[in-house]
Amino acid sequence: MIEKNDLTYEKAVLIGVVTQKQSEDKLNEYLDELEFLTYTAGGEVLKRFTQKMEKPNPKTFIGTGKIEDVRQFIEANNVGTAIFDDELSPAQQKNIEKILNCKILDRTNLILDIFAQRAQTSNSRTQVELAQYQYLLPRLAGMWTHLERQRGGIGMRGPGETEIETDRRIVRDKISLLKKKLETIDKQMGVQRGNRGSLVRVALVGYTNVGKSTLMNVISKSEVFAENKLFATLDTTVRKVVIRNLPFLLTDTVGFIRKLPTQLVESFKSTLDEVREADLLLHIVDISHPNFEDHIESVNQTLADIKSNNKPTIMVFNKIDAFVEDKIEEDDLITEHTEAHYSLEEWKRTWMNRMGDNVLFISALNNDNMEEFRKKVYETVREIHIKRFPYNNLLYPEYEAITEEITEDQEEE
Ligand SMILES: Nc1nc2c(ncn2[C@@H]2O[C@H](COP(=O)(O)OP(=O)(O)OP(=O)(O)O)[C@@H](O)[C@H]2O)c(=O)[nH]1
Ligand SMILES: [Mg+2]
Repeated sequence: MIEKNDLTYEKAVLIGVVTQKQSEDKLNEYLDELEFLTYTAGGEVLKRFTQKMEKPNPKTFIGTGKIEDVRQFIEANNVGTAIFDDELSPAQQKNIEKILNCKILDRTNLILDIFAQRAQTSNSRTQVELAQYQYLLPRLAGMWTHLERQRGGIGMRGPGETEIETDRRIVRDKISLLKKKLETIDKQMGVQRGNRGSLVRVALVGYTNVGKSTLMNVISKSEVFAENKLFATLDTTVRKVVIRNLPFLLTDTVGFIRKLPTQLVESFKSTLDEVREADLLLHIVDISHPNFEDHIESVNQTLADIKSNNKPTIMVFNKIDAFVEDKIEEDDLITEHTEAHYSLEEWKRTWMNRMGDNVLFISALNNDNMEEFRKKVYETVREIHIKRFPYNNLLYPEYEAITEEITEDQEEE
């Protein structure tokens, strides 16, 4: 039913509010991300509407005057979609739809839509479909008026509660069916994971678009799809990687995002199991992104949600080639030296203070510091392996001891 939503919303407007909890700077950051999400889903943002308010209006989210501005703009520019940064209540959705007379989406909806477009395998399709139905269930009443309006009044006297109830039942049945299907898939995947034997498992985790798949391709010589859009990866890829003579399993999986819809986290259980069962996490960060610290926060939050926040973790700061230092001019005595002006060196020091030597700065694109990366991963995986199989110790010597031999081998190839 909602495998792929139609992408007719080329022209869109974004709407967000500045509240006591959410400063103007934060809102702009969030709207930048929302615009990127819109672009990924196939839309183009014509204008952003923002409003300062104590708290969002329970009926129309933004104020009535503001919504009239939006309505006029939408009408004049033939805009098909209004996208809100926050999740709207079913009632708000219904009221706003009535006023604006166009498609209303919120962040969750947009993310679900992108996921639906990206889902390739039966597993991820089922996961997305389940999340979509769970999102839909409390909103059915609102949807119904939508249909009613489209079809016009004749022969469509207001839908009685019974019709909405029937719809609800259909959706609930569908949900339990999908859950059963996922249970079967979960079991199969569990067996598959079990069959992978005793190899150490390493998982790439991180915010969406930070370069996880690119890094996977560099170290495993695989060809995982990577592109400059959000959620390029939905389906998990597992590759056996050998660094020097040490084999381990590397998993590339779905990226995280701020306010990841809970329906998605829940239904992506089998995908996230790869993370949950990993022995080592490589937390990839895009250090060239102005909000990378917020991204780290969101990722840690999601890891905590899936009870994977206490695993051995290496922080990998990627895209150092694109990092731009915002230097303060020497004669500028007013601007305060804050994190916003940190150099790469300062970031390195800051993170080493927090994480010891489990911190790397690389560029997967330019292959910068990849040797250091390989060495660190080798040593950490080796440590985990030896802890598990103490008698296997001799098989995997220190990294340096075998460097030359292997380099020669590689040259021969
Ligand atoms: N400048 C620069 N760009 C990079 C680097 N690594 C990856 N990229 C680019 O960043 C974009 C996203 O890369 P992906 O590998 O798809 O990122 P991902 O983390 O797998 O993203 P999702 O699967 O969407 O979560 C692509 O356009 C890459 O070319 C890097 O070291 N430097
Ligand atoms: Mg990816």
